[in-house]
Amino acid sequence: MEGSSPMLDAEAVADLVLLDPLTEESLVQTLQERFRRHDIYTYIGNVVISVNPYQALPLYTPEKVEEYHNCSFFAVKPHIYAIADDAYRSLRDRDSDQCILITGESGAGKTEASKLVMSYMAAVSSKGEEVNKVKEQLLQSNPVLEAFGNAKTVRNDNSSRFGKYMDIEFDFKGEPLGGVISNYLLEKSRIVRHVKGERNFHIFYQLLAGASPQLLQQLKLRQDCGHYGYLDRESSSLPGVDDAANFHAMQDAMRVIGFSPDEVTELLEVTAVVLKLGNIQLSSSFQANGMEACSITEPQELREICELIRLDPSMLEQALCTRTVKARDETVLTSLTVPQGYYGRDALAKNIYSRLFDWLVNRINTSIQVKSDEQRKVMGVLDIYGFEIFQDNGFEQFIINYCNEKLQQIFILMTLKEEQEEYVREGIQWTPVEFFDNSIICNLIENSTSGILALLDEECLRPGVVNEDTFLTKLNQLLAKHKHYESKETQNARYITDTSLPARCFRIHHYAGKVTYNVTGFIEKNNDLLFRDLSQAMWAAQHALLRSLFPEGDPQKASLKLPPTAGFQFKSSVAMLMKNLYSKNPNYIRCIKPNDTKSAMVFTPELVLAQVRYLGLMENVRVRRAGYAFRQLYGPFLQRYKMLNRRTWPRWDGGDREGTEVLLAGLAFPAEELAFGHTKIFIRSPRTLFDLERQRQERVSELATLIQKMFRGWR
Ligand code: AD9
Ligand code: MG
Repeated sequence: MEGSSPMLDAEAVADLVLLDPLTEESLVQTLQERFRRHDIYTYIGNVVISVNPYQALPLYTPEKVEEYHNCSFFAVKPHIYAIADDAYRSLRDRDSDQCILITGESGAGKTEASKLVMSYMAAVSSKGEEVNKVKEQLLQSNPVLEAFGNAKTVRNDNSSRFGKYMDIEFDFKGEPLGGVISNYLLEKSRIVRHVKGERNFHIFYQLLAGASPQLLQQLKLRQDCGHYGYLDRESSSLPGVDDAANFHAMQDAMRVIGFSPDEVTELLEVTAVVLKLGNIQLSSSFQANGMEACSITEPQELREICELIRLDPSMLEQALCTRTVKARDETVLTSLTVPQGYYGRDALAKNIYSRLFDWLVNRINTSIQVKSDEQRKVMGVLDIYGFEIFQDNGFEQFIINYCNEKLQQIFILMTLKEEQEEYVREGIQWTPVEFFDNSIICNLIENSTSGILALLDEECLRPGVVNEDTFLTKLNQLLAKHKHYESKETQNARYITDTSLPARCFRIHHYAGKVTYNVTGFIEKNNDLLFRDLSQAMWAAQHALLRSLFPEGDPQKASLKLPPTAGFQFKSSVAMLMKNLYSKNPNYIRCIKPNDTKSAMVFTPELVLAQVRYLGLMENVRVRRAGYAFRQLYGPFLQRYKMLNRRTWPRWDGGDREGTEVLLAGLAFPAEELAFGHTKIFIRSPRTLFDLERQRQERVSELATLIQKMFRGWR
């Protein structure tokens, strides 16, 4: 922490590095007290903690932008704008690429925070016609991606169902030139299923509510949500959300980004196809040979889909109801059972949509990518799902928590690196800090031979009977001795009786706590297979966009090689992300959800405590003050405290460093509490700083009384 005016108010310190005593309880209490005062932002050094206020606070006005623009980070109250400004200035003036990592659980305010960062940068960077166009395009990518990638969930009415990383690129003057967006793990299962009270992705409701009758007719859609199997009537509209208006805003955003009218039409056609696929009904019938077969009962929807994508309906019908099996040189057409048919239908809908989403991100990137090859500086903004511990945790939670484990690893490494570098720069002795190194957990998951992901892949690719039980048995055999792994079997082997760990589950001791994962669905989700007949049917369609989404459907290119598994793809993209982040200077925004009811002014301490743990905030504070909790340039430090020593007060004519030495020598702090760097004074514990500050306040009151007396004397 580097500061000018540490707050003495112990109940509500603005920087938790100064919290004394540091306990989970005092940390949560401080956040609560600050939240009550509408101080939703708090620091841990230069990490911002943001507690979702669930109400519009006057914190983001143009005056606020002005207040934080070019201010000294610690001279003003903690704010997201302060971190954005600090990062932006470091990028522009010190030529240092930055990244802003925003984490927190669903509904904690990550996406809002990322938009605040983006709009702040747009507001403070220079304005000109060309630059404004770039800024508009960057900002307008949000409503488009939110329409297709966000949905109402129990936790958040506008929940991002994908992870997002955006590099914003600037020129040497700090003007934005463009950007690149990467997306991670869209929750595609939502296409075919969502829990009661939630919705499918916003775009479907927006389209039905906002499209003109002509457009609906063109897309062969009915306006009624209840007509579509993948949607449901009950939650078709949301209080306070105008789907129709959002549809128009999304269309405007597409225009600004540079989508052509034809591209928009194609995009909406494919969206309509996904919706209509959910209405295809299958039933069983008996073939001539007496075998049960699957057939389509409502051919109208099938015909309309095929008209939209310009495909022979019999081809799609065949792909939905049968499967081509190659045995040696022979090709045999086997009929699917009805459940297999529905499985294929849903897999197709999910695949079309998730590939469409990837296409959308790429299409936006084509528009916003920097065209010139001039030197660039980069600001990365990461808005990604936080650690998840639910009642039932499956493959998705496993993947998400793996990502968070990696982010924690990079956080510790980078924070320590940064601290270390500062001490070296300042010529101060560095004593290594004890901290929990979570590489052992990352390794448990990602090790390329014995990690859980590798073992899962091995199981998915193994011929013969493969199921989740064989996978779990393998984990138990190979990981039995791992300190961070357990399951019923490994517990039994160690004579542990623990009823909280059911069968078919394994448990990982993550940095943020223990999570029990149920292996059901791991193989299927990792394989993510689409019957080849379906991808070939999609490729055969004369619809350019849809066709381009299924390159593997080209029979010429058909290879027996299986596509990479979902786990493998995720691991590779996380590795790329980490490499990217590691090359930049990190800035952190940690978001916290204060209550489960989306209410303003309600703060549930137990809920916040759980997040404080998942976010690793205690470790965060410990690492930050492992060496010296406080540091400040000699000039401002001397200015603030010089009144505490007659030798430096009222005037000191020497250098700032000497002045600070003289000042502190007179105050008799233990030597190990202080270190004198080349440009800064370092103070080890918050207590010493509080002591200094207390003495200063006493002195200020004394002086005030003295002045009052003098005044009275004059009168
Ligand atoms: V999720 O993991 O995508 O489900 P986020 O992104 O963390 O989640 P989001 O930013 O969408 O949460 O915030 C949830 C809601 O909280 C918003 O829709 C706002 O209604 C509310 N919110 C969040 N931040 C602020 C804020 N700074 N001021 C006022 C806020 N309201
Ligand atoms: Mg979000």
